[in-house]
Amino acid sequence: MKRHLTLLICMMFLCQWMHAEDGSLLWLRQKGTAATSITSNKTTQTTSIAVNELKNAWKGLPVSLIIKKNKSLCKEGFMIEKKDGNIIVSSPTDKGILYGAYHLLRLQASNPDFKTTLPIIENPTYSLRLLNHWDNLDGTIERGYAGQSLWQWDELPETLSPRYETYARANASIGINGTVLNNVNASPQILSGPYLQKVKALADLFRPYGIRVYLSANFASPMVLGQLDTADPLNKQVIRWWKNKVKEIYQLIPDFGGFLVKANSEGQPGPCDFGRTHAEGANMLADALKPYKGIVMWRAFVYSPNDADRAKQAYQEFKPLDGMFRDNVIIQTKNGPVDFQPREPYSPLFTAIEHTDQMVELQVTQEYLGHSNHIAYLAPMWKEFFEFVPATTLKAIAGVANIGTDINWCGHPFAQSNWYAFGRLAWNPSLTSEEIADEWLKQTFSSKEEFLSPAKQIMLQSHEAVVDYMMPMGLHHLFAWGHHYGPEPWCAIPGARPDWMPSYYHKADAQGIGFDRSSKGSNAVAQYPTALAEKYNQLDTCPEEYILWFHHVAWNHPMKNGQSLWNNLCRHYDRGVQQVRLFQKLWDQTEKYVDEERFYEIQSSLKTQMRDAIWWKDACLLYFQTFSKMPFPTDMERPIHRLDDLKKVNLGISNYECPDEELLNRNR
Ligand code: GCW
Repeated sequence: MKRHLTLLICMMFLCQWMHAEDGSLLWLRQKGTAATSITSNKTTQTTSIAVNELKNAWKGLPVSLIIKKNKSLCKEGFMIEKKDGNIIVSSPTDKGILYGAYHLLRLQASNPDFKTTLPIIENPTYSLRLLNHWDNLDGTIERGYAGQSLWQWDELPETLSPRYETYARANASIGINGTVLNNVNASPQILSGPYLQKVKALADLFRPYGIRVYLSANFASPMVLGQLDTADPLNKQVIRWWKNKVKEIYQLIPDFGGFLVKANSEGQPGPCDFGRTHAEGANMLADALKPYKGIVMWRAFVYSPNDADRAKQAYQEFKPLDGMFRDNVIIQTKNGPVDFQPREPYSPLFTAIEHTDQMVELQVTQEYLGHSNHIAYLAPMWKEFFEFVPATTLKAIAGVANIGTDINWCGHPFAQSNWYAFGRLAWNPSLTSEEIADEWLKQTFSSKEEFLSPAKQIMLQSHEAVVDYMMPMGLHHLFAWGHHYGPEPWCAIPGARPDWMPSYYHKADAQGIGFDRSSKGSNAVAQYPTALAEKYNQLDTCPEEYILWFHHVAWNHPMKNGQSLWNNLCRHYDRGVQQVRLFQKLWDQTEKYVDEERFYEIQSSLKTQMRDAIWWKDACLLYFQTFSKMPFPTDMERPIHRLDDLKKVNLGISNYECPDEELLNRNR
């Protein structure tokens, strides 16, 4: 009897714990009230999911889901209308129906007046909307800040974690239709027979949600898995090996999406190892995939430690190859020319490549934006990119995922908003950052204006705040060695690659600071279309947010506001710090409207963000002051650290004195 009682109490605790607001429900939190009629004119696995989702969460009029042709809809598009007291969701495909159902639920949560806006027609802007997981087969995630990999490789294919289904639902609800399961630093093993069985299990599970599976391929796979002595893309045996491998994949996964390849970049193998070009490498894989309608996403993230400005190298390597790629190859380029820095100008490849399909790679995981400790809502940053690169330039869009085994999926509760925003912008890049924040907040927390107003203010100002306290005015790559979290603008490791050292990027000296990429310097400006090139080339016309990206500017140079560059730099860092102080106050205003768990979690992470912001400001300004020799503006918050102490904070590898090349490269 006593044992039963203890069991009962334990179960009650467990239930309570299970209902705690741990963020695991993401934005999929709505619950329906009555048993409204939900019908569909055809039944497939996908329409059944749509029906169930509506049965569980819809509170309004009866809904009919109708698959039918409609000239104004593309395959994945849908229409929502009101007819005779019913809501009709129609689409040419069951996938479109599923997207329509999720959209209806989104409208229910975020726009009480949506019925007055019907009919609504939605077509996705990009046909391929992919997540890229940088997940390794050992369960770790490169640049992952939310626990281990979701994919339980050792349990697959037999055991399917219930999280896979929630993952698929979440993606489908925001229109993501593809996922690259493994890291671009790819283990060849992913293409081995046993792993393909595991991949198949995931593909089968994701299929009804409209999600195709893709894999990152290691270019040397024929050597590692096939024991060939070369991976030369023009070698007959190599070609045959890939053809057979692709055939094997499609026998298991008939709708397999294709390969993502990081080649000849940061030590990864590639066609250049065999004297071939990126085009020759990509085309060989493309030919193998072509009969099955598979694609190759070939990354343009290439740079080597040579004399050329790193920001110029992708263009230099890929521009001459434009037009030489097969039509099922897409060049995948990061938004900026260097590497996911807090703010970069767009990569000039996007406007230079004219005869090859292109896609952008955005980074959802906050590698350079405070990991999962800082609030940095990234829609405003991605919108900046879309201002320069119109939707029509791109065939597809990819986001490096921020998802892991953490109970709340993304580490920080607000980091979920970046997964959400990525999906929404991939569907429709003309949505505003505010619209997306509004939708996400209402679905994830509360629709109360008293909550929304401060929470939205934090989100919308958060990216600029991070830029301000980390790297304002076009500064970039001032990160500590090893993990890209804290500041180390002074970092100088003997023997390490110069283009991995902060001084390569900030170039601070007695005269000034910044990388001269004007026509007098590396001339990276010339890679942009003429009007932009001219604008960026002149100190007085270059936008101030990029000024130190394109120019080496004298410390006492008068800026637009009449104050010196040094004073402006100080003010940006200070403003970033003051913004986080404001975010703390704004968040405290939401206490009444948020559950305890998430309220305190966010309050506490804002303390970390606050401390980090001060650390960044003090480290960068105290260090740069050793060059500028200028005082801080009198009304600015004073440093609380000593530079010498900050220099002792060892965030990186332990063997600072005697690094060997291999270790240095591995730990970066
Ligand atoms: O941003 C850098 C990261 C590497 C990453 C690389 C890439 C997957 O620091 O961790 O490797 O870019 O995008 O290939």
